[in-house]
Amino acid sequence: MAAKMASGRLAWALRGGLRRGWRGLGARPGPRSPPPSSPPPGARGLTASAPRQQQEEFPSLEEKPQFPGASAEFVDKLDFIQPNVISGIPVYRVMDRQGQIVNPEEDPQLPREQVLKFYRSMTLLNTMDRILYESQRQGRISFYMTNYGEEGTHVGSAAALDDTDLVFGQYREAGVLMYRGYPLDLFMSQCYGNASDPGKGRQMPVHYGCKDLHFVTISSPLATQIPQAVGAAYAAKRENANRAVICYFGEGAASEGDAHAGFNFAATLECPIIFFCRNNGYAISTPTSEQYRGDGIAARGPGYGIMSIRVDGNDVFAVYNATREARRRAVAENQPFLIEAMTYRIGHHSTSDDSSAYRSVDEVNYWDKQDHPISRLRHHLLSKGWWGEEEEKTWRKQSRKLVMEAFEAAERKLKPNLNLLFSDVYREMPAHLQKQQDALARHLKTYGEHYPLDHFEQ
Ligand SMILES: Cc1ncc(C[n+]2csc(CCOP(=O)(O)OP(=O)(O)O)c2C)c(N)n1
Ligand SMILES: [Mg+2]
Repeated sequence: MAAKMASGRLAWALRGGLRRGWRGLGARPGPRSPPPSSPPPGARGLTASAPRQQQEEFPSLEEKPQFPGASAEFVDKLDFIQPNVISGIPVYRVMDRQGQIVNPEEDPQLPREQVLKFYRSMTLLNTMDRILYESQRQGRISFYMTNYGEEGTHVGSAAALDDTDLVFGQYREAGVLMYRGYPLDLFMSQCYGNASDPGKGRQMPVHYGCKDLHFVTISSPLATQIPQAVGAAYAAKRENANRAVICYFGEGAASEGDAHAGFNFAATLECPIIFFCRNNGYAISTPTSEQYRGDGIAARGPGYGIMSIRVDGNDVFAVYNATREARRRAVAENQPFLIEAMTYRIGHHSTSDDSSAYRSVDEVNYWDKQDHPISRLRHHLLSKGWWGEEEEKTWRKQSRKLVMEAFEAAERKLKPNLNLLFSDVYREMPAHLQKQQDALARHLKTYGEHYPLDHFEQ
């Protein structure tokens, strides 16, 4: 009986398991089959009890390792694997820094209207960032995070997805939501925490979320979204939903344990997910040179058995092409993809940070002036004759007006009713919350004159 089971294990290994391993790190042939039917049930559980006397039956395997957890050749020389075996992963790009297409075969040949939508979204995001950053500096909102320099990663990836693909963001992906059509009013209401904020003022600014646009609400603790996104992708696969999940995160968040757990679950459960890492050079003040020792985040993919690519994140077409292909294959083949988009965080980490303490003005200026995703796309549009000085001037005025109107309206709105602080978590309010709510009411009855209560909905 035991011998029969063990020979089943080897037969499975010969059919796919070992062959897959011999192809080398990360190489994975063709579409994958769904896990419930393959490998055969019990294939993993056999290892403890299966005796290893099958070599007579399979003489050709005599000199091959047969360990269930790894398969390759035996060697008789002691050699450690150099960490730089996977290094110098190239950066895929479509446009050069002047906005010229490098290889015409890679030009996504998008229609003029769509490319103009890219440009308008990227510049509108930039304008919104400027106004909200300033409004924090003037004390009108409590906190803000800009997306300067990373607009290409947002718009290129958002455009490559289907509208119903589920998005899990970190916090610096406002452009994804903007590309999907989230209105300026709601961005502003969220940052002001006013009565129109869907989160009812309970979250810090920039923690957006929108059920209708399939954008899961942002969580502050780093990497929270990664295992959650993998779970959602697994559910989508089980439902045969023909839907992908995209999960954004920074290269700093990729050091969290949750990131590693997420990568491994996605690979082993064969989930239709795109891990989209924005490698912007910094995690607050920690530069990438102190964040990791390998070749960035893309180098980790093969270790988990995940198809991986590194792209120029300041090239919106490169991001678009990579995400589109990853999306197509993730759904068709039920497997995860990892995209590492190289970019640069031009702004401070947040309004609580002063980046002049840890990086030079020259460094920032280089990215702002020489390698900016917006100017690269503008060069491209100009050279195609799809955009000109006149259009630029008109759009700048118009977009600023749109942002200012939304900003002024959000500022005028009342804050949510204070009692909403206590609702929505429990169906019936537990005694300890009731006690706190009563205490707040008593406090305001006595000391209400010291609070701007007329700014809140009653
Ligand atoms: C678990 C956890 N640890 C620390 C923080 C504080 N924190 C907020 S953002 C951040 C840096 C993240 O950097 P990265 O993932 O590269 O994203 P970026 O800000 O560069 O877009 C840190 C350390 C946090 N929010 N959660
Ligand atoms: Mg970062």
